[in-house]
Amino acid sequence: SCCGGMEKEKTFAMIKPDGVYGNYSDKIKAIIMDSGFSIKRELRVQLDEDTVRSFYAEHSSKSFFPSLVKYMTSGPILVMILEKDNAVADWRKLIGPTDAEKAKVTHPQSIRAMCGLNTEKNCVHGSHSIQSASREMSFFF
Ligand code: RTP
Ligand code: MG
Repeated sequence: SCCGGMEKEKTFAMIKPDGVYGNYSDKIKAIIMDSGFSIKRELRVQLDEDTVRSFYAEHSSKSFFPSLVKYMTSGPILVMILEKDNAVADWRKLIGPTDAEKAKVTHPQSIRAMCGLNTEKNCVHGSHSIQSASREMSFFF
C-alpha cells in the first residue's frame, strides 16, 4: 500500500480433500475469522498429480509420498491467503500437530482434532515459515 501502513503478515492455508468432502469448509472459515485472521484470497481447485508433486516436492523422497499424491488428488481443495499479525505461527498453532489422531488427545481444540483422521488425512495445511508462505502463495495466486 502507498502510505506507510504496516503490512500484516500473510500465510497460506489449505483445506485438503477430506476437509472439503466432509463439509468442514464453512466451519473452518468461521474459526479462521473468529481467530482474528482475514481471508484475503480464496480459490477452490482440483489438483492433478504433477501439481501435488511440485507443491510437496520437499517430501518427494519420503515413503508416504505416493500415498500423499493420491490423497491430495482425491477431490477438490480450498486454498486461501490469510492475514494477521504473526499469521504463519498462529495458523500452524491453530491447525495443530500433523497426526490428527494424536491431536484429538493432545490438542483437542485444534482444527485437525476437529476434522482430521490420522497422520495423512489431516484436513488442513499451513505454511511452516515466512519463506514457505511466500512460495505457496505464489504457487496458487
Ligand atoms: P502440511 O505441510 O500439509 O501442513 O503438514 P505438516 O507440515 O503438519 O506435515 P508434513 O511433514 O509437512 O507432511 C505433509 C503432509 O504429508 C502427509 N503425511 N503423511 N503417512 C505419513 O506418515 C505422513 N506424514 C505426513 C500429511 O498429509 C501431511 O500433512
Ligand atoms: Mg508441512
